[in-house]
Amino acid sequence: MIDKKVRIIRVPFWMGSGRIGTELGPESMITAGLLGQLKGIGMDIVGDCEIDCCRHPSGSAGSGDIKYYTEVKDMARKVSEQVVGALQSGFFPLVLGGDHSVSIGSLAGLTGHYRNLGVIWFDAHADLNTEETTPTGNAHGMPLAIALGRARFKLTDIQGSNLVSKDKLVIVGARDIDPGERELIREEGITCFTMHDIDRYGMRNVMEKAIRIAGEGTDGIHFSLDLDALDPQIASGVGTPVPGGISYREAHFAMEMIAESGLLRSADVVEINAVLDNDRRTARHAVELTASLLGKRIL
Ligand code: EXY
Ligand code: MN
Ligand code: MN
Ligand code: MN
Repeated sequence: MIDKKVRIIRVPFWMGSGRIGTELGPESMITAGLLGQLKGIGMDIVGDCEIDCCRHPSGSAGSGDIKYYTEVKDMARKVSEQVVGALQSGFFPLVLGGDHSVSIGSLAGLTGHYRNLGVIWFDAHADLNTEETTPTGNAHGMPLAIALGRARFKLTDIQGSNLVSKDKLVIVGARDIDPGERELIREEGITCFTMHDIDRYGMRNVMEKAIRIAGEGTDGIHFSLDLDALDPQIASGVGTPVPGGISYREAHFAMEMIAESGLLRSADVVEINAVLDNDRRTARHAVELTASLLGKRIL
């Protein structure tokens, strides 16, 4: 079980994904009963803040390599400040996205606090594009390249922080990887358990390895849940769905294993696009999975 005091940090941000809808993500999780679920497992919500981030671009996406770079950097700085504040108060930071670029802020704050952070990244994508390799210029496809120090945009551009070690990063659920990301994964020897690996070895073996890699000899694990890791048949309310994803039970089992490890230090829950989540199932699954991640048990 994690520390009981959870600081919810809502980040209503869409500009890292290039399409509106994820700015409604935090609210959709609250509406889907997040607070009640967390209180139901004994969590004490200590502060529930909303990041004042840009929701309506003043101009175009910009001519740079990263669309809305200024807005992304401003958002990330504010998120990192809130994450550091929560950690310094001894609270568990729970960051609600927003698109996955919000994790640039989470990781900037976390690596400023933990010298040796492990990261488990649940995602259909690798989020390892740099300014040179991105096919879209969308920042939500770049947070891990930034956190590893492989992009020109650095965590230290946000606040004095460290890097995530490539040896302590594990991606789980990937099934849509760009050429530049594939090269980086191979070059750096990054641990990436694709859906093929999950099919071949099973979620239990994958998660045992993931927790060992991200947890052994580290200050603990940051877990980043991109809802597009789930199969779109159970969670279609995401901006970049990819068929053939993680099942409902595989996902819960993985959350329960992370909770049981006792190594969880912080979490992001991102990429719910409420404009696309017509049946609100994606928001509901996000809430249920978060409860499992924070210690909810069937029995
Ligand atoms: N790899 C593609 C890109 O870089 O634009 C798609 C990235 C989707 C990212 C979502 C958050 O996981
Ligand atoms: Mn992602
Ligand atoms: Mn994704
Ligand atoms: Mn997306």
